[in-house]
Amino acid sequence: PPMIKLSDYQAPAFLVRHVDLKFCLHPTATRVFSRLECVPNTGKSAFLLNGEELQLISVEIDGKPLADDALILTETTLEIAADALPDGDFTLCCETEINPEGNTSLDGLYMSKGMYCTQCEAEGFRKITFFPDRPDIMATYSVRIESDEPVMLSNGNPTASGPGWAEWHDPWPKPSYLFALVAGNLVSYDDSFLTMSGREVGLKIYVRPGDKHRCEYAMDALKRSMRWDEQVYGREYDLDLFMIVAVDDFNMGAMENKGLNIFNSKYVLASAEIATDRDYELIEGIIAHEYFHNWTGNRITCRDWFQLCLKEGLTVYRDQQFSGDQRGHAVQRIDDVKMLRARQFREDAGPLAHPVRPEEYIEINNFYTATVYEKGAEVIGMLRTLVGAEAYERALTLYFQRHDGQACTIEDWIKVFEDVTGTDLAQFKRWYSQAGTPRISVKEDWDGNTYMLTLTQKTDPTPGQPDKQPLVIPVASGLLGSDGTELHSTEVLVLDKAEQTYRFEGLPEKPIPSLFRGFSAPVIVERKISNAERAFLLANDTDPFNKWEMGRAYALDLLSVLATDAESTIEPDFLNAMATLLEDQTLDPAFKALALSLPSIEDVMDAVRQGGGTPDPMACYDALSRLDTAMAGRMKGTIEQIYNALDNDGPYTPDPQAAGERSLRGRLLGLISRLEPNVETAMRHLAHADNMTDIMQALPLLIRAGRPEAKEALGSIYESWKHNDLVLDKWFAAQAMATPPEHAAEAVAQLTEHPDFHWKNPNRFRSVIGVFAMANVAGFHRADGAGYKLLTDWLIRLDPVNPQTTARLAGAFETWRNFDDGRQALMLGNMQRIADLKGLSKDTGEIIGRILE
Ligand code: DPP
Ligand code: ZN
Repeated sequence: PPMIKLSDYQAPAFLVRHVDLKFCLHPTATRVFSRLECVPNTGKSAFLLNGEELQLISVEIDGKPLADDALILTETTLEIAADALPDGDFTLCCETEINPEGNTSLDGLYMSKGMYCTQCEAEGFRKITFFPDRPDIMATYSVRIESDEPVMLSNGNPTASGPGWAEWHDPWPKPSYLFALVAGNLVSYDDSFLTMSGREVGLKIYVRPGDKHRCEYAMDALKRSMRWDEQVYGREYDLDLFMIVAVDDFNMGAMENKGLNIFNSKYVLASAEIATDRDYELIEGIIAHEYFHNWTGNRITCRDWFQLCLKEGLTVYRDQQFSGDQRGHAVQRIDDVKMLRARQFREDAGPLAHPVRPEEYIEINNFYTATVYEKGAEVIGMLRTLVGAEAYERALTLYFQRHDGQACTIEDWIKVFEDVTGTDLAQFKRWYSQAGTPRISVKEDWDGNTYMLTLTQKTDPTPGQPDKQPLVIPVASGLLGSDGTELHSTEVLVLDKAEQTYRFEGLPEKPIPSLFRGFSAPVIVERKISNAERAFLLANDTDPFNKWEMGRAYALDLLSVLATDAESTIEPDFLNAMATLLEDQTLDPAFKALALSLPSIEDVMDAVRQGGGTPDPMACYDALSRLDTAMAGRMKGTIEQIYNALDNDGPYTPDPQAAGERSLRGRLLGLISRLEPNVETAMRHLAHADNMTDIMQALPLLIRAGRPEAKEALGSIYESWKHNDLVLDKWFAAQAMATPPEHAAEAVAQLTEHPDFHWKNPNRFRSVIGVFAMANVAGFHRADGAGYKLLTDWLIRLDPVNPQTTARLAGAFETWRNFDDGRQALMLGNMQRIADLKGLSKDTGEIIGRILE
C-alpha cells in the first residue's frame, strides 16, 4: 500500500459547496443517492472521488449520464476525465448500493444489533458514496432517510418528516468525516440548554429502550460542558438540537459528528449498579471532549489528516482543563501524567514513535495515538505556560475569529500565537515535528550564596530521525529550604538550548529544588536524588504533583532493586513516609489514594532497564506484591481503622468527593488483602457492595487469591447481569486482568470459549484479549510464549473482520525489544505469523511492519 506524505499535499481540484443525500435503508442493499454541487478550485483537471466497497449504479453530470470512457473506476476511486466536465460549476449525481450488514469493519454505514449507524472519521464516508473524501472539502448537507425504523437521524436540524421518512439539514459547512446517520428502534432522554445568548437548544440522548434511566449523568455532564465552554472559551452552541446516540459496536470511544455525536455505549450509560467511579469520570471527560470538538474540530477543522493534532491535541487539552475544574487539578494532573507516561512515553521510546504531527502514513487510523492526542495536549499546555494564561486566551479568541469555517494547519495555529505575542515560535514548533521524549539531566552548584542549576536536554534518535534539535522546554521550578519553607516560589525557567545554567542569588542555604512542577513539560528528568531527599520532598513539597512524583520515584527505586534481587530488604524510611502520608489529615482522599498506590509493572520494568538490566516480568510482579505487602504490614492498624471510617452508609453518589473516598477505601482494601490469605475483608466488601465500584474493588482480589468464593461471586454476577453487555465486559475483564500470571493464558483461552464471548464486538474483544495483553502484563509475557500465541491467534482471526481494532491491539508487541532473547524470539515468531498472512489489512500490516523495522 502507498505511503501518504505531508509533503505531497495538494489543494483539491474541485470543492463541493452542498451535498444532497437520500438513503433508502435496507440491511443488505441500501441505496444511496447523492447530488454534489461542485466548484472548480485549482484549474482544469480530472475529478477524483474516493469510493470503497460501493456498487455504482449510475453517475450523471448536470443531469446527463457520462460516457463510459469518461470514467475510470478502481477498487478505491472514481475518476472523471477533465474533458467530460463542463467549465465552471456543475452538479454530480451518483447512485450507489451498499451492504450495511456485511460491513463488519464498523467504518462507514453498518449495523449494530439491528440499528443503522455510521462512523466516517477518518475515511469512512467513501464507503457510503463516491466523494472527494478529504477534510479540506467543507460542504453543507441536506439528508433524506427512508426506512421503516421509528427513529431516523442525521446532522443538523430536523426539517420535515412523515411516515417512513425524515429530512435533516446541516447549515454549517463540514468535512465528510463529520457526516452521521442513525436509524433504529431508539428512545430519547431529553433536556434543554439555554445558551449564553438566550437560545434554547434541545438535548437528546438516544439509547435502546430499557437504557433510558442510565442517561442522567451523561446529560448532566453535557450541560456542564456546554456552560463551561461558554464561560471559559466564549464558545456557544450553534444548532437548535444536540444529539448523542449510544451504540454497542464501536471501534473508538466516541465521535463528534456535527450535532449528532455517536458514542460507544460504555461512555454514555451509567448507574450505580453498572458503572464504576472511573466510568463516570470517563463519561464526563468524553462527553466534554466530543462536545468541545464542535468548535475545535468542526467549526475549525483540519486541512489534511497530518494536522489531526490541531483538533485532537487542543480538544484533549480543553477536556483536561474541564475535568480539572470539575474534579480538582492536582488529581487530574497526576492521572493525566500517569496515562501519558504509560502510553505516550512508551510509544515515543519504541518502533512506533512518530511526531505529534506525523509526516507520513499508510493508514491514518493508525495515527489516532497517544502521541497525537496526549502529547498534542501537552504541547498546548506548554505553549500556555510559556505565553501566559492571558495571551493564551487572546490567541484562542483570534483563532476562532480568524479561522472559523476553515480547514487549517499547525502553521495557522502557531501563527495566531505569534501574532498575539509578537514572538517567533519557530523553535517551539519543533515539538510538532520532532519525535521522542527529551531527557533532562540536572547539575547543581552552591558556593555559599549563589545556587546554580544547570539543565541539559537530549532526545534519543527515533525511527527516521537520527539527529535531534534542542526544544523549548518550560521548567516550572521552586526552591525549598531545609525546614520545608519555600525559598524561591515557582518560576518558569525556559530551557531552549542543549545546556543552560540558571543562577539564584542570595539564598540563606543550599536549597532543595522542586523541578518541573505540575509536570510542566513532557520530559524524563534524569536526576540522581537520594532517597532521603525524595522523602523530604514527599513530605514537604508545596506542589502536589511533585509530592506524588517523589513517592513514585522512591517506590520505583526500591522496586527495581527488589525485581533484580528478591532477597534485598525494604527501606523502613519508605514505609514510614507512606504511613505518615496515610495519616496526614490535610490531604484529600483522592490524592492520598494516588500517593499510596505503587507504580505499574511496566514502570518497574522500565526502571530495571534504566538500571542496565533486562526485566523479568514475573520478578517485577513479585517485587510489587512484596512491597505492597510490606506497606500493609507497616500500616496495618491504621489502614483498618481508616478503611472502616471511610465506610459510607449513604446511597451511592458519583461526585468527586465520594469517589475520592471510595478510591482511598479501595486502595486500603487492596493493602489489607495482602495480609489476609482468606481475603475476608474483601469478601465482606463484596457482600455489602451496592454499587459497581465496590464490586470491582473486591472481585479482582478474590480472583487473584484464587478463592473458591471468586467463582461463586462471578457466577452470581453473571446470573444477574447476563443481559447487560457493559457489566459482562467488566465480568470478562476482571478475570482476564486479575487471574494470577502463571495460569492467565489458560484462563483467558477458556473465557474465549464462553458463549458470551462475542469476539466481533470490539468492547468484548478488548475486555478479554486486550485486557489480557495490556493489563495482565506478567501473564501475557509468560516465558513459554503462551500469551503471545493466544493474542496472535486472535489477531489473525479478527483482522479480516475488523482491521482497526486488530491493528490497535497489535501494538501490544511494540515493546518486544525490551525483553530477554527468549521472549524476543517468541514475539518475533508470532509477529512474523501475522506479517506473512495473505490478505493482511493495511492497518495491521503497517503496525507490524513498523514494529519489526
Ligand atoms: N472520535 C474521536 C475523538 O473524539 C476521533 N475524532 O477523538
Ligand atoms: Zn477527539
